[in-house]
Amino acid sequence: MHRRALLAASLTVPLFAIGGKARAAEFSYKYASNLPASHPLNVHAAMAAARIKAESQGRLDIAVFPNNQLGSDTDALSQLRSGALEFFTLSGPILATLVPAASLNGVGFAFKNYDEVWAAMDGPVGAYVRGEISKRGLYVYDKIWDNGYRQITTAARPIQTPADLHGFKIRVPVSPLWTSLFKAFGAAPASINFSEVYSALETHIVDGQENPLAIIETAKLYEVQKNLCFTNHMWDGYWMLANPDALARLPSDLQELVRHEFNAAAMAERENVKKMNETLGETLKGQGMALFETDPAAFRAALQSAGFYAEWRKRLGEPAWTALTSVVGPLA
Ligand code: X2X
Repeated sequence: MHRRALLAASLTVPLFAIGGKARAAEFSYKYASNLPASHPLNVHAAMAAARIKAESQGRLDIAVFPNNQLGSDTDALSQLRSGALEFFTLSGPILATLVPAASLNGVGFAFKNYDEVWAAMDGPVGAYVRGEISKRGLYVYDKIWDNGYRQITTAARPIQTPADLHGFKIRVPVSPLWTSLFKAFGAAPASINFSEVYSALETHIVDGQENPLAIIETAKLYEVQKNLCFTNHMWDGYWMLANPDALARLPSDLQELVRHEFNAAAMAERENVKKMNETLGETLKGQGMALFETDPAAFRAALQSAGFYAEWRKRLGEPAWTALTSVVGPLA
């Protein structure tokens, strides 16, 4: 065989061959994410997929599609529901378009630190939200993956006080909670899927956006934004979701393998993001961003006087609100 033919042949031969005979995967599933391949979420999802393939002797092959390759979050969520896609990580407050309770983690300034985040999300808040997700017909794994505390970035002037947000054109994810949060600050939020964020910033459709440091870095938002304002206004996480019919087709040992690997990968991803966060401020500064600190108490007070907490307590309902405040204390 010529080298090229050999290479082509080798690409089509499944990794696992028994007794010299190639065996194709019994189950070929897809996982989609809105983040770049280099973000810890995808790094750990890819490692989990590789372990699942190895430990199942090639029976289950999960192909990882980062970077909205299969479509925006809005598209991917409908693919997941229809069964065109088997696994998908989605941010809680975006999933809230289908499961309103999933907004809970996004309530502004709810968590004082990561200890509170994990106590809530691995405890009563996560349990409540996962219950609501399964009521809406999706399967969700126990361990939420870290997206992170969100920081505002801007192209022109920095956001240093709540008043700086008045009239500010900011991209927010497609999510009632995000829109409400920035309206409460008097900003002009525009709902845009993450797949369009870089170009929306590049063409100045919006002046700014907000995301955790690991995304500002891996999605190269520093190329199209100048100021990094540490507002820590929200903590966000990704639920690992599955299409329940696709899961039911897997024998129980494979279901258990996936459950174990995805939950373990979420824990490893949390550690990875935590380590990255220690140095990312400096990294982004080195990439040309100007850094600004803000006073969270002032921003929280602005939300309170705009009636944000009262409104979301009503919208989410008492059981949801109690799950949150049982961990973080009273919010309003
Ligand atoms: O859309 C965003 O900003 C992102 C990537 O952080 C989420 O998925 C919420």
